[in-house]
Formats: sequence, C-alpha cells, structure tokens
Amino acid sequence: MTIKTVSTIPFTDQRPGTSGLRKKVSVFKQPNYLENFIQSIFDCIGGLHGKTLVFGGDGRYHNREALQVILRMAAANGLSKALVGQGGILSTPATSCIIRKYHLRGGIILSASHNPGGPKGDFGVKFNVENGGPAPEKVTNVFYERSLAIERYKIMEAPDIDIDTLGHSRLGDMDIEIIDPVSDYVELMEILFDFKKLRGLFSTGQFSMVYDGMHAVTGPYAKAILVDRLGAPEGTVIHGDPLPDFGGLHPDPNLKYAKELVEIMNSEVAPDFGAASDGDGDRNMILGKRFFVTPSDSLAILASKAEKIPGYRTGLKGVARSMPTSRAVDEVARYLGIDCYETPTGWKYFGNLLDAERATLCGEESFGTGSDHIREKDGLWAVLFWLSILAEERSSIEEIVRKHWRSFGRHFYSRHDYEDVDSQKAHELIDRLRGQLSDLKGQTFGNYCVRDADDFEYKDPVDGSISQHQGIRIFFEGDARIVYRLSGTGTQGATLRVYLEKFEANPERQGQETQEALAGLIKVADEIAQIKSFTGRDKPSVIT
Ligand code: G16
Repeated sequence: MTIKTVSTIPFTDQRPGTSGLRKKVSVFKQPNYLENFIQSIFDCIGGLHGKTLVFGGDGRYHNREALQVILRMAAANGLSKALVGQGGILSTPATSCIIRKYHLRGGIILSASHNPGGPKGDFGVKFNVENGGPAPEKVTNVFYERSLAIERYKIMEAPDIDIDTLGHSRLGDMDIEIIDPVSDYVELMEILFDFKKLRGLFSTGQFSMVYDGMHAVTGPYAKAILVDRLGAPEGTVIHGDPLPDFGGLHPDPNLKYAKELVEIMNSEVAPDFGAASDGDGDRNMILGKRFFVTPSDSLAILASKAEKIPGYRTGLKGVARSMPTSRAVDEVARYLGIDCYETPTGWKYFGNLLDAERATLCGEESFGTGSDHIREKDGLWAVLFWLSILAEERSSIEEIVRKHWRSFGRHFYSRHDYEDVDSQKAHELIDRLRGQLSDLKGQTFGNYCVRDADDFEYKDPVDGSISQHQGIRIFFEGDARIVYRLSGTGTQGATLRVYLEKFEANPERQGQETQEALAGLIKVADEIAQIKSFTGRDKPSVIT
C-alpha cells in the first residue's frame, strides 16, 4: 500500500457553520472537496501518531463512501488507531460518549443532522474535540483558514475496508477497530437512569409510547434501550432502520416533519408518550396525548425535576440555554438558586460551561437538550429523562406541563422560519434592523412598547472569548420578546428565524392556543422587520 500526495487547489466555501461543514451532496462529491476539508482538519490537529480518532455518521447517502476516503486519508496522515461504528453508523451523542470514555483525540461525524438526505439532499462533516464536544469556533476558524491555503492532501492507495464486521484490521500502519455503535452509549444511560424503575413503567401494561427514529441513526439505539432493555413492546419504535435516504422522510423532529408520529399522537387512541429524534440523534421532540411540549418548556421541566433522577441526585450546578430559547428555564434557575447562562445558538458554546462545571443541564429551542454526561445534545437521553419523570409521577405529560406553568408561569413561545429566501434580502433585513436598534427603545407597536433592543454579543465566562452579532433581540414591556437571526445550518439560500415569546403568570390565561396568544406579537414582528416585503412571503415555511 502506497501513500499518495495529491495536488489540489482551495475551495473558498469551507467555513463551518453552526454545526460543522454542511453542503449539498453534489458539492461534497466534487473532486477533492471532501479531501481538502479533511486534510485541513488533519493539518490543524497536529501529529496523529500515537492518537486514536473515532469515525461514524448518521447513515445518510454518501456516508459509507466518504468514510472510506477519510479512513484512507487518516492512515496516510499517520493516525495510529481508528475506531469506526459498525456499518459507518454512530450517533452524535454516542460519538461524544466514546471520545470521553476512551480519552480519544477526537472524532469525525458525517452528518447534516436534521437536514434532508439522499442524492439531492445534504451532507456534512463535524469534528469533535477531546472533551467530546463540537470543535469550538476558534478551532473551526483555523480549519477554515487552512482550507483556504491547502495545496495537497495525502491518501493511501488501498481497497475498501470492511466496515460491517466487528473486530480489528489494518490499513498501512493504522489499526482499525470496527465497534458496536450502541453498547457504550447504552451503558452510560444505565448509569444515569433507573432502568429497573423504567421497566416497571412498561410492565404495568398501563403505559404506552411510540418513538419515531425517522429512518435515521437512532433506531438501533432506541430498540436496544426501549425494547430490549426496558421491555417496551415491539412496534414501539417506528421508522427504526437507518436508511440512506431516510425513507424519503425529512429527519427533523418537529410538528411539520414528524408527520406520522404527530398524527398518531393526535388520534383518539394516542399512546401516553410520543418522541422523535433527528438524523444524527442529538435532537428530541416530546409529545403527550394531543399535546406538544416546547423544547424550551421541556428544558425547564427537566431542570425542575432533575434531583429525582439518579444521575442528577446531587443537584444542578447551573443551567444554560441558547439566547433564542425561551426564558422558562431562567425561572426554574431562580427558584433553585443556581446560575443560568445565556449563550449564542450552537451547542459548541455550552462546552466550556460544562467543562468548568458551571452548568449541568443545557438546552435549545431547536429541539436540543443535554447535560454534562457528554458534550453534545442527546435525543434519547431526553426521552429517558421524560420516561423517568413519568415513572416517578404517574401523571400525563399534559398535566405535568400545566402544573409547571401554574408554578412558574407560562412562556408562550414559537419559532417562525422563512426557509430558502434570497440571501441578499435576508441580510438586508438583518442589517436594517441592526441600524434601527438605537431608535427602537420607547417606540410602541400594536400593544407592545419596546423596553430595549440589541444585537446579542456573548462573552464566554470561562475563556473570555467574544462572539458578536448573534441575533437581534427586541424586548417589550410586559416581558415579551422577539429575536431575529439567520440560520447557520441551511444549505440553500438563507433561512430567517423569528423567535416569539410572551410571558403569562396568570393561570387563567395560560390555556390559550400558542399562535393565538402570540398573534399580536407576530404582527409586530412583521411590522418592525418588514418580513413580508423583504422575503416576498406572506407566511413562514415552518412554525414550531
Ligand atoms: C445545530 C446546532 C444547534 C443549533 C441548531 C440550529 O443543530 O448544533 O446548536 O441550535 O443547529 O441552528 P441554526 O438556527 O443556526 O440553524 P443540529 O441538530 O442541526 O446539529
């Protein structure tokens, strides 16, 4: 086997976004595109000799082919050992778990997360660092700089590696171990949660649930835990086999794309609990019978009940949420007397807080919740947390949420997405808002008077790094808020996200339907930002 050095020229668009480098499959399939980015990573992370990296992905189209290329490049670049998820499969949380458990140098995850798959869909590459978390911005910036200067990459000339059979093989001097993608993760869940109690919940025969794997990565994990370990009946996990095109589904666990699950949960014979995860298994959606739990409320409720769960019995050190996430968890933190951190969108911003033991639970409005057990958000972990609450309280999801609102107040919350809008227009909209910030204070729109407005800037309390322009926030008298930002994960045009939030302390007024309760604020959001005229759309493409 020989090592080949291939001349290349840089691509100028390899700057990682909110979560790794995400592009259309057709972009990744261009000659040298994947190779350039992988070589940039290897060049920046230093000597690979004596090091182990883990490799896997969410099973989407191009996952297996890309993995073969990356393994050949890893061997050519002197990596000593590669751990590879069997079949090329590894969820994002499982990868984080494995990096931490075996003290690895890091890992490469092939995923475009909740973005659609298939030949016309999206592909992505994420690098996770030693703590198991996504590479922070200062690291991804270095990858990007390197990608702009790259002139060659190294690759081993060798036949394809068998990634389907467990065990060891060699590629040049590199040891390859094909590992079971599920077992380390399941072991960690068994430490955090009381599986005996959860088995008790299913064995009553009085409790039912459905979990939607969306034909993405979590099916095998969900079957191993829910069916094999906890005794849930076969059929509990739907869309449970990972497929390269996700079976035509869009693996984004929200009310629009988890259509079949939502129909089941809205039916007259709905089970007690419904949940779904995304492409790479780090997101979760939680549903009760005909009842949707917002991710922001979910985080607040988990925080308020954490001490009942074995893994969190000693209490929470603090909590953290991304800025656009509703402030429901802030109320819980106040009640518990712990710190609550507000970070920019992107799980990578939680890493320092978790490492420094300032936060134990973190969450985002974008269906991500997690804790210090790993350094990624974790879809099945959130499901097991909710199952544990249900096993403890034996009441319905809806009752649990309504009780929470009565105690802490309700944050009516919704996100309106305008997808694939003209990128220039979307940037103009944000720039115009930015230019208006100093004039907005004191102005009244509809029934809402602006108390304050800014462009969110975050100073990491651990390393002092500063992240600017993280979203336009407009605060109103009476504790309402609108946030505008552009998504950092889309691959086509721009996605404008508008986050709407209104606090209601009075239990008598907490029963309203969300979009109705927010109707006035939705109008104000358009009036201030001129959404219709900039985007040419009269309604959002997705409402969550
Ligand atoms: C990624 C990030 C999350 C972020 C989400 C949405 O999730 O890991 O932290 O909240 O994207 O980001 P944006 O609003 O910029 O599109 P995932 O599940 O796609 O990796």
